Amino acid sequence: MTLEIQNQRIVTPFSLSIHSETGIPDNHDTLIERYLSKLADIYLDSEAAEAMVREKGDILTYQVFEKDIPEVNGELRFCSSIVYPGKVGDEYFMTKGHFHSRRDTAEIYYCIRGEGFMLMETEEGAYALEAFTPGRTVYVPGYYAHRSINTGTEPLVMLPIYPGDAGHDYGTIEHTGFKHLVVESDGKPTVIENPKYTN
Ligand code: PAN
Ligand code: ZN
Repeated sequence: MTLEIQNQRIVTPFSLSIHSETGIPDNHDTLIERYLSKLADIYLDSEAAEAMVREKGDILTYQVFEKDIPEVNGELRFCSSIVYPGKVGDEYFMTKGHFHSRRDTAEIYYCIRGEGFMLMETEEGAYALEAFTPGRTVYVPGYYAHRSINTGTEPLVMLPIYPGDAGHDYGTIEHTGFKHLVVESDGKPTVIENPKYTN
């Protein structure tokens, strides 16, 4: 719902609840569902991803429940982002990851449930990894591509909040990949260089 104030169309006040176990909000406008069959290419072993889909059927790896908040300066968009547990080979289930189209826009992720990491990389080669545990909050500065990774055994539920006009640039990461990957090694999450990374 919107309302006009001083010639500006703004969102009217509202609230919602995000279920602390499932991460599903009691109110949303749009649901994005990402299935492994469409995401095989983001994994190092994309053939293993395709084989999993052939053998087990398609797998829902993450969901994003969004409110339709105008994509304009001044508004804040937010969602419930849920990455399900699982692995392709040794690589944990994760989001596609993106830069913001407006590179200078930052984002905050509040972790509600689960365990994992936020992988952050700039086009200039800066890199950071921050852990997600319930209650932990990650600040993603502008200019950093960001991807959330579930290294646990339960859903990783996060509340991302970002400027309305940030926009999403998926194309750059689709082309280059991230420089780093988080994989399981000796039973522990471990960062390795991505052999498929192209600059
Ligand atoms: C988040 C992400 C969400 C899903 O709302 O969009 O976690 O990740 P991908 O967009 O990479 O598929 C966000 O970072 N918004 O800017
Ligand atoms: Zn973002």
